Order: sequence, then C-alpha cells, then structure tokens
Amino acid sequence: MTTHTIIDNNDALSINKGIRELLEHAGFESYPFKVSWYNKSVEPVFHLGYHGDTLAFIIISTPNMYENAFKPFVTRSKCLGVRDPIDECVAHHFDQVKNLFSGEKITCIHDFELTPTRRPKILVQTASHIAGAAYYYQRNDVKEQPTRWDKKSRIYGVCIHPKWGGWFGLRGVLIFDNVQCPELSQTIPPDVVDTDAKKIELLERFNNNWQDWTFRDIIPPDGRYSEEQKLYFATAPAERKKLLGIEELS
Ligand code: B12
Repeated sequence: MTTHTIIDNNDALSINKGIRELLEHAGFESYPFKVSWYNKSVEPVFHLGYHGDTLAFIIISTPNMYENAFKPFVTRSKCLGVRDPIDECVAHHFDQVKNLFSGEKITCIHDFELTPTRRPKILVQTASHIAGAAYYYQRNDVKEQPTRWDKKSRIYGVCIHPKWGGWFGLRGVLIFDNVQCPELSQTIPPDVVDTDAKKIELLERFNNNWQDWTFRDIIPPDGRYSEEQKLYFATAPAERKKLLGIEELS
C-alpha cells in the first residue's frame, strides 16, 4: 500500500524554498500548487490523476536561464542527445530536484509532453495562474470584446509575469506523488495587464504578431532575453544546433 505524508503549509513552503535555492542561480523559479486547484480549472480530459491535495510545483525559466544554465550545459555535455537541447537542459535541472528529494517519488511533466491521443499532458498556463506564478490572460478576461473579434475564432491566451512580463518560459510541473498538503494557501497572481484596452492589445500581439516579441513588453519587464537568446529562439529548431556549434547525430 502506498503511504502518503500529510504536510502543513510551512513544510510546503520550505520544500519550495529548497527547489528555489537549488535552481534560482540557473534562472528558474518554482511556485507550489495543489492538484485540485488545477483540476477544478480544466476540463476532465486534462485532469491530473492524483488526490486533490497532492503537492505540485510549476517551474518557469527566466531570461537568465539561457546564459546561466543553458550555455554552460551545452558546453559541458555537448548535448548530443536526441532531444531538443533546451528540453535536455530543463530535464537535467528537474533531475537535480529529484536528487535533492531522493526519498520522494517525483513525477516531472514537461510542457512539450503529449498523451497518446496527442493532447498536452499539462496545461502549463493554467498551472501558472492557479499557482500564482503569472496571470493567464484569456479572451474571457476582456469584458467588452471588440467587434472585430469573431465569436467563433479562437484567440490563444497568454501568461504575463509581474516581474518578467512575457520574457519567460513555462517549463513544466513537478508532482510530489505521495505528499499532500490540504492547507496549502493559494496566491492569486497579480492582474498586471489591468485594463480591457491593454488586455486586447496583449492578446492581439500574441496571436497576430508574436514573432516581433512585443507581446512580451506589454508591461515594463525587469529583464529581457539577450540578443543571442532571441536569435536562438527565432531560429528554426533544426538549425539551432548549428548555431550552438554542436553537430547533429546522424
Ligand atoms: C499547442 C500549443 C501551441 C499551438 C496552439 C496554441 C494553443 N494555445 O492552443 C500553436 C502551434 C499555434 C502555438 C503557438 C505559439 N505558442 Co504555444 N503552446 C502550445 C502548448 C504545447 C499547448 C497549448 C494547448 O494545446 N492548450 C490546450 C487548450 C485547450 O488550453 P486552453 O486554451 O488554455 O484551455 C484551458 C483553459 O482555458 C482552462 N480554463 C478554463 N477556464 C479557466 C479559468 C481560469 C482562471 C484558468 C486559469 C484556466 C481556465 O481550461 C481549458 C482546458 O479545459 C503550450 C504548452 C503547454 N503544455 O501548455 C504552448 C504555449 C502555450 N505556447 C507558447 C508560445 C510562446 C507560443 C508562440 C509564441 C510560439 C513560441 N513557442 O514562441 C506561438 C504564439 C501563438 C500564435 N500566435 O500562434 C507558450 C506561452 C507562454 C505564455 N507566456 O503564456 C506556451 C505555454 C509554451 C511554454 N512552454 O511556455 N502553441
């Protein structure tokens, strides 16, 4: 029989502190949440199959991740795996969390993982919102929608972080399978894009002009991606290894 540990809010915050201390220098941040908060927000097909009080963390990468973690990682490991180098680097850092809490069963779900029916295993934007990391702006957040927004057309939502604006990545979640925290206190993310006009501008930039990076500057950020990082992400994935000076495995 699997036994569950019940912890209190302070214990959960100290686990979060442990993860932050481990990953902060590398350009990652973590925010705790309960599975029930996530499951309450998404349709049943996206539910995570855990007890509602199960403790989980959303991990985001800040603009520093590229220089502080990714470049040293590529130099060290030459990153010759079959995966995308950024994904490999993130997985390496998730493994460090697993090592830090080696007595716990931790399930990592990356942003790019799909179910056999090709649905994302985790909706990182919803996880970000309910964990208080970065507000998830969706069409329904706009009270008076412009008439040019066709009722039937899909408008993709976007998260904005109070400190980094849109200059961050939502990398995945870490679930502590056997740890439950019934009393975890929820933080509501600040609504930093606080008028309908700004929300409309944000959603239009994200949907129509995401390549020009301007949706990321919808609020003044504390830091942006370096020119080198922008070039890396603007380059097609197949060409990126060349940019890093890494040979493809043939
Ligand atoms: C598939 C995908 C795409 C597809 C489709 C986009 C889409 N949103 O469906 C395509 C290829 C078009 C795409 C493009 C881009 N994408 Co994309 N994409 C994804 C991916 C992998 C899954 C999104 C998805 O399928 N969602 C499913 C739908 C159904 O989810 P949903 O609309 O949020 O609906 C749920 C919520 O509404 C929730 N819900 C309901 N009510 C409420 C109420 C509240 C309060 C809350 C919180 C939730 C909630 O319930 C619904 C589900 O039941 C995510 C990563 C991930 N794993 O989440 C990245 C992701 C959304 N993409 C991202 C980005 C940056 C982009 C691009 C700019 C390209 C890029 N990578 O640089 C472009 C921009 C969009 C465009 N103009 O084309 C980022 C967004 C970051 C952010 N700040 O929000 C993500 C999160 C990747 C990441 N790891 O950071 N993408």
